Amino acid sequence: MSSDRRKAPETDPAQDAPRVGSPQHAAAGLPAVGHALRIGERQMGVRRTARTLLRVNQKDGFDCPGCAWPEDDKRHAAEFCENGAKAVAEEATTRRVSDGFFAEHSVADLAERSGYWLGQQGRLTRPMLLAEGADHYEPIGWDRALQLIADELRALGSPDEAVFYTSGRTSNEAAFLYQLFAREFGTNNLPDCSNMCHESSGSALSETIGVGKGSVLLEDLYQAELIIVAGQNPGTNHPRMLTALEKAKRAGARIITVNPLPEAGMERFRNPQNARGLLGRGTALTDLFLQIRLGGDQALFRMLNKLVLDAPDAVDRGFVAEHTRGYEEFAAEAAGADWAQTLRATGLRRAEIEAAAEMVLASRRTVVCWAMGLTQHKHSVPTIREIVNFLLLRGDIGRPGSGVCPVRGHSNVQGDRTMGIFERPAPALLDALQREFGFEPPREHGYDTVRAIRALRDGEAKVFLAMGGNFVAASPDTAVTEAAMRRARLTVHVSTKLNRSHVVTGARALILPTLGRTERDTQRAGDQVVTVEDSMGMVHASRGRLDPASAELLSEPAIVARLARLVLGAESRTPWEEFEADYAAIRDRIARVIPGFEDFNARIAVPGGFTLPHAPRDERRFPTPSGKAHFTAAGVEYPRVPEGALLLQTIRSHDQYNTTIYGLDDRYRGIRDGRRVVLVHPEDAREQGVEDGSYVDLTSEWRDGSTRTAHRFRVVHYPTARGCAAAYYPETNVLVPLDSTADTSNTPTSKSVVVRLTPALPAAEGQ
Ligand SMILES: Nc1nc2c(c(=O)[nH]1)N[C@H]1C(S)=C(S)[C@@H](COP(=O)(O)OP(=O)(O)OC[C@H]3O[C@@H](n4cnc5c(=O)[nH]c(N)nc54)[C@H](O)[C@@H]3O)O[C@H]1N2
Ligand SMILES: Nc1nc2c(c(=O)[nH]1)N[C@H]1C(S)=C(S)[C@@H](COP(=O)(O)OP(=O)(O)OC[C@H]3O[C@@H](n4cnc5c(=O)[nH]c(N)nc54)[C@H](O)[C@@H]3O)O[C@H]1N2
Ligand SMILES: [Mo]
Repeated sequence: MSSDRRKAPETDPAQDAPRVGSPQHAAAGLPAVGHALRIGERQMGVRRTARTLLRVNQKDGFDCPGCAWPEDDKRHAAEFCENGAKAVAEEATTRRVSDGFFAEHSVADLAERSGYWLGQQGRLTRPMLLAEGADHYEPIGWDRALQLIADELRALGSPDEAVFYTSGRTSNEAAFLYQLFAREFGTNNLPDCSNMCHESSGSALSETIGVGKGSVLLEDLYQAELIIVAGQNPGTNHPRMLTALEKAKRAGARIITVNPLPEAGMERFRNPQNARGLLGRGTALTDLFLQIRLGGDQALFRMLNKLVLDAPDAVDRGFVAEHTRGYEEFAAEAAGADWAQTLRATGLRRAEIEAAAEMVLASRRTVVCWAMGLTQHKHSVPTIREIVNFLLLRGDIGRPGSGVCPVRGHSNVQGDRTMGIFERPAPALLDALQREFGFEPPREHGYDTVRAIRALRDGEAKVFLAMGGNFVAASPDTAVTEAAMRRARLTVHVSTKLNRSHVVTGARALILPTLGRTERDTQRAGDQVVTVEDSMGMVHASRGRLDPASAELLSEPAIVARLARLVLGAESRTPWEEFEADYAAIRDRIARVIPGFEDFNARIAVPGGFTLPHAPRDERRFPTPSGKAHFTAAGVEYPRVPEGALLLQTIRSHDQYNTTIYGLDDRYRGIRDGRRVVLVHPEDAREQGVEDGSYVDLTSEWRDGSTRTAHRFRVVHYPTARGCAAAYYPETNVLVPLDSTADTSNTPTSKSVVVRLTPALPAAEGQ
């Protein structure tokens, strides 16, 4: 291929000219393979595409930087999926942000560009400083850049004026060093993307079963008789999960899908790894589709629980008596479940829920999988607790073929938490750090993502550091978040690609370019491996093989280690230099601090790695304060939408990875060449007086009377549940009020935003 094809677009493509076809009813197949190869070729040429994709998720290769779905033990030569391939191409691209780029484009100019365009410029190659009052970023050496951060940190009135954000691609080694550095510096201000993601799952699970992680392994899915997939779109976001669901189906499992949208991947899967899938019709996955209203899931599971309680001998009495508490209160509450309320909350018909209950009662082994559709509502924590009730009733936790399966997003978001990236650390972790490293860790809880934004807004936090991610674009309430960032004295991003967070800055800003997963990481002791933990608690090594995007990149562990030495000085007894030279030395310490990592270095030498212990799964032991799994009894909640308004969910298209936009198509939903679309049921559109193809502004309403508007979205008639609408994130983050968060977990309510649609101003006057 000519290198021209691989050059980034010079102008920013218009983003508001979507073309709309029909939604598809099957995912993957040959078109997915073709699409993946095309994107690969565009970013990195044919040879590099082939070489790189063959290394994804192989036992001696690198962990896919896409999602956190685990690898099966029997791997295919090409263990990749379309969207994994895009994630790899995005990182392994041969495009580079050139030396002249920042001289040519002022920060004000870059702030006008779309996130798509910024990302398409390619990999960042050298550290850049935006000096106070300057219009342009300028190159800066590593030593000076790190010294500048150290000076700012040391000048703070208190360590709690600094915020240390993490996105979920960071390796275990880098994450461990990062939290160690923040805590030795003196703060627990360690917000992460999980605060916006599966925090509700962690909150609900740790409280009820004693472990904030899922309790199933791939093997359990294959043994399950019933799998419920609620609030998740695996065809786009976890494509390899479809392979597992197909395998489970072939072993006899039935599948219930709970979703306001009919997602193609859950309808039919055409496995690109076999001829049946490539050329044939593929496998139908969903046996029963419950097209629920946004936020209706707690009511649904409550009613299923009542139906289980009412059925003869359906409750696993032995399990309940031996392993749980709170059953009586819960059963009394569930007995009151009311059909009228259930149907209102769910938008389902009674017969559909009864059909689901029959499938539940017929199953001896049930797994419930979920993702953002359940975690980003005001009542997400009680919803997930209700799912725990549901599984506990039938003894479906801690036996093969059953359990809870929150499907994580970022490839190492779960591992980052295990390593201590958490603003509310357990005392046991702090005690272990104190023992091992001989300093007094801070005990007060730190800021999560939403609280960090408030602290920046209110001038209480002054320095913001990010280990990856795109905080400004991923966070809610864009205008508020951007204004908050601009108040900081210094914003620092350790990044692979250019994004919005680099151009909405504090008084000074630094971009610190780093190695990605696909790249060779050579330190004093030789080539390094890092480790990651997948969604099912499997830990394994990841080794990059490509030449680094530039000779000036430092690895994430190296950046943290060097910065820590400058900030902490001689007082620190932590061997930062040794950590940078040899990551095995970091793993030796992880082994002594984090439970489950004994003999860490030896065990990652085994291909495939090892599985972390999970007491409920492994031994039906529930490490809650009472030693039992907890039933919970809460009232049913569901979103109330005022007359004339719709409930909007903000979702991912098929061509994006969170705030990284790969392209402007959402193939399975039939959308092309644009992202500013709002999917609305034809009846609702009629009631709202808006036609298919017309343009509307979306205005959200918040309880304090404030409103927020996102301009010019093309209305798309779409078969979503009634009263519900959908549009892509991050364009719609501007609509999510900072204070609209889930109870207990404080996660922004990105899946329930009350909006009104009004005809858009003509393009010139709009945005
Ligand atoms: N290619 C790709 N892969 C990714 C990502 C990506 O952006 N691109 N992101 C990664 C990350 S960080 C994450 S967290 C995951 C996200 O994975 P998902 O959670 O699958 O992502 P979303 O697009 O947010 O989709 C939410 C799904 O839940 C449904 N839903 C919304 N609200 C409700 C509700 O109230 N009830 C029910 N039952 N369903 C509901 C929506 O219709 C949609 O199908 O994917 C990860 N993998
Ligand atoms: N409205 C709405 N908002 C949401 C969501 C939603 O569904 N709706 N979803 C939420 C969820 S689930 C999540 S997880 C967050 C995501 O929030 P983040 O994790 O903060 O955002 P990403 O878009 O994944 O971050 C992409 C950036 O990470 C950097 N990067 C990529 N790879 C690496 C690497 O290996 N190392 C380093 N240092 N940097 C790297 C690149 O510079 C890239 O631009 O967004 C949340 N926000
Ligand atoms: Mo996520």
